[in-house]
Amino acid sequence: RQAAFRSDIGALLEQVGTGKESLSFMKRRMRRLAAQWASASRRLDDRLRSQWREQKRILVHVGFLTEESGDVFSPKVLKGGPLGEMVQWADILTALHILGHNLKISVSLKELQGFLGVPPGRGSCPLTGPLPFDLIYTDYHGLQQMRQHMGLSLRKHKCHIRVIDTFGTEPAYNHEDYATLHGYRTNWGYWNLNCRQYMTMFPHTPDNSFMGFVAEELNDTERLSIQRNKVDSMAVVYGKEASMWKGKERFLAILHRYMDIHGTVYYETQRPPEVPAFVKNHGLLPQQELQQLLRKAKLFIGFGFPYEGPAPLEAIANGCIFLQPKFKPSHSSLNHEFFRGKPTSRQVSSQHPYAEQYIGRPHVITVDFNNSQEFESAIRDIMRTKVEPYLPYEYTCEGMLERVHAYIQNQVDCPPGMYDPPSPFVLLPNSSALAWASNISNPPSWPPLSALRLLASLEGQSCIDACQSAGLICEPAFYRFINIKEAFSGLEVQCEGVEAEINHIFPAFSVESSECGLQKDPLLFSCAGANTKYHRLCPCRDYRKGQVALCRDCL
Ligand code: U2F
Repeated sequence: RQAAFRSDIGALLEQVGTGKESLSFMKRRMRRLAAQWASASRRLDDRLRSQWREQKRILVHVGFLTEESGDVFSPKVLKGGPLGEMVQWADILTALHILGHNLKISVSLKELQGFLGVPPGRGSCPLTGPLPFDLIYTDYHGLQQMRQHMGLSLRKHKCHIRVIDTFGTEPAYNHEDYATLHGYRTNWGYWNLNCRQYMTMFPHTPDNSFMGFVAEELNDTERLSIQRNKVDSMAVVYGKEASMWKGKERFLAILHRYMDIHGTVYYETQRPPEVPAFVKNHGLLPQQELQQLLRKAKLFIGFGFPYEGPAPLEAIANGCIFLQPKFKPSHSSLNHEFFRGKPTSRQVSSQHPYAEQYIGRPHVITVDFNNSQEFESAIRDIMRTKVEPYLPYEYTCEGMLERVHAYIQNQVDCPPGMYDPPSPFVLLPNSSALAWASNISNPPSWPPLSALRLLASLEGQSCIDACQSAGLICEPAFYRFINIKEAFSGLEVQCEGVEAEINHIFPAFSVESSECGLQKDPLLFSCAGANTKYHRLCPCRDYRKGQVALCRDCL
């Protein structure tokens, strides 16, 4: 069946259910952004007119909201707890609904069992019939629950699963045996999925798929009124929980010399002691009112936590400049409690690396807060600088719909050999942009092979960085095409011998030992890995400006 774009979210709102503060928050968000989604739906529909879009049967099981996982988030919705995840799930549900798919939503184990046709109360009972869904979106909690209740059949159906995973999962952590043997075993990883099945909140490692969320878009009248009403001396502090303000008195005092400071910190009866008296604290605001506050403010300032949340994008979209601390050294699962146990070694270089790297000046200023001079001069600069509201296309409704559409139609759910070694390929020699006979890839590659550019990384450099420094992005789907000995000769690398190994750095070569290595286990193809002794072979591709998930010919 052809999927037809929807522009009304009434039916979705009915499906979402009631009884939890988190669900009410999500529904309020859906209603608030409904018009924005509807007009994006019409625009994308116009653009994709000629394309056949298959209607998929999709189950969305939001594991972290189930009672069985403890549901620690729902009771904190009105108390300054994390909302980023709910923002994202609300937007995922809306995007899938608007794209016209056949959606079922579950926020409890009972609903999950009902939808999957697993008899309740029988523990680990394998699903006997076919899976009644083409795709299942869930999170790590939900995955755990499916393992418990689907038993062995999970293995058979796992290629239909997509895991919403805020911070991302790198291949070395995802591969159960490898993780266990090489010290990458964490609480969350080791599911042996194809890493593109993990979908992140920001474009972290390209080993995962970037799912994202949306922020508010402005019409011309709103832009004009923002321009008129901006108050150059008004700052809003990023942090809805008092603990995020702890130990920041010094920065607040400096900032206060220049600007009026506003906060949206949750409190019960009294001002939290962490929030100085000179701060105008509005208490936790409904999203809509926070947007209004951001429209007036010139500066949105973060003090280091929360990491990588949605709020800075909302602030920048409403014409604020985001000032944030640079982390030196970077924070990661190796040195910071918050990231400990998360299945990634990603180096977090500031409070919001996406804002730093993908947006940057004049909208985002990242400085060492411990250098008072630098900090102060950043504040002075901000007060003088005029900026326009800005939202990267990938965080608009149309951008998110375009991306999710592309994944659903092109990331083949269960291609033959998804978890198996690749078949042999033909390589035309002496070409740095490798070219292949077009009929070698079955099923056809997505992204299309025409986008592939083969590079060698510098010694010790990851493929993420190698591709990035060439203005490209690492594309894990292409590893299977470059994991061949001809790729070394294509790059004019002299190899003494070529061995295949189980090592997430491979394919790679060492100049010193003239040793070249191919990857033996496709599950370990990794954009993220780096090793000081090796140059890596990197499959890069181009990307669209403002939509890094998609190459030029990807749609
Ligand atoms: C991150 O989650 P957070 O919820 O802490 O992220 P924020 O950027 O603070 O904001 C999430 C939403 O909260 C809204 C705001 C954002 O969309 O509009 N909000 C609000 O409605 N009223 C207010 O007064 C202030 C904000 C991150 F997303 C997660 O991945 C992390 O796990 C979490 C860690 O704590 O931080």
